Amino acid sequence: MKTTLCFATNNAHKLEEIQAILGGTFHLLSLKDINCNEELPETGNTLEANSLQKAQYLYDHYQVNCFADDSGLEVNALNGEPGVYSARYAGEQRSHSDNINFLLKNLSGKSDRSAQFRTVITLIQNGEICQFEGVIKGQIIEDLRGTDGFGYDPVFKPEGFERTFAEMSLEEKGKISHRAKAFEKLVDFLK
Ligand code: ITT
Repeated sequence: MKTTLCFATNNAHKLEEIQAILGGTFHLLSLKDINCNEELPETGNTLEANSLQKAQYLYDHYQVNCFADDSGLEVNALNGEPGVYSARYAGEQRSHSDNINFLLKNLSGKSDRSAQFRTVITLIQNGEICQFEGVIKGQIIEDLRGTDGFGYDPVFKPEGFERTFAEMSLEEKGKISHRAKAFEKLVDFLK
């Protein structure tokens, strides 16, 4: 028998990718598949709280076993900012380039440029809650490099690499990213 799980996303690509890894024993549903058209609440102050809030909302309102993810960039010299506010760091327009410019301005003159991307996934199955974390450490460089990826990728250089995330192919980034590591843990748990 197949186990059905809802993934709190409408990103068909993300869903397909995880479905492919999980194989035939799991059947993943998107938000659209369960007729969830509203924005999921994300009002927490941490990645843990936000991913839990999204998953709990689905579990309570749609009675489905499900998982939700949340990610952010955490910069040490900025006390972990922008963290949970990464998408709207420079304002509600949620512009990736505005966010990068604001980050570089806030870091100007600081010698510690260390940072990490972090993903937290919350899984709820029959009321039981489990969380999975993925982290990639690196440095925020001073100028933008590369055109691939999204968000802060042009200024994030992962540890052990000379290139930024935006200078890597999707495949290469997908092997080492925070998101990949968290999903790997989820898949290991589910299998
Ligand atoms: P959804 O919640 O709809 O999936 P989102 O853009 O909010 O979209 P995330 O929660 O995964 O996506 O990430 C929040 C923000 O953190 C994102 O908008 C970026 O600014 C930043 N971020 C997360 N992962 C990133 C990555 O791999 N590369 C660059 N920036 C990233």
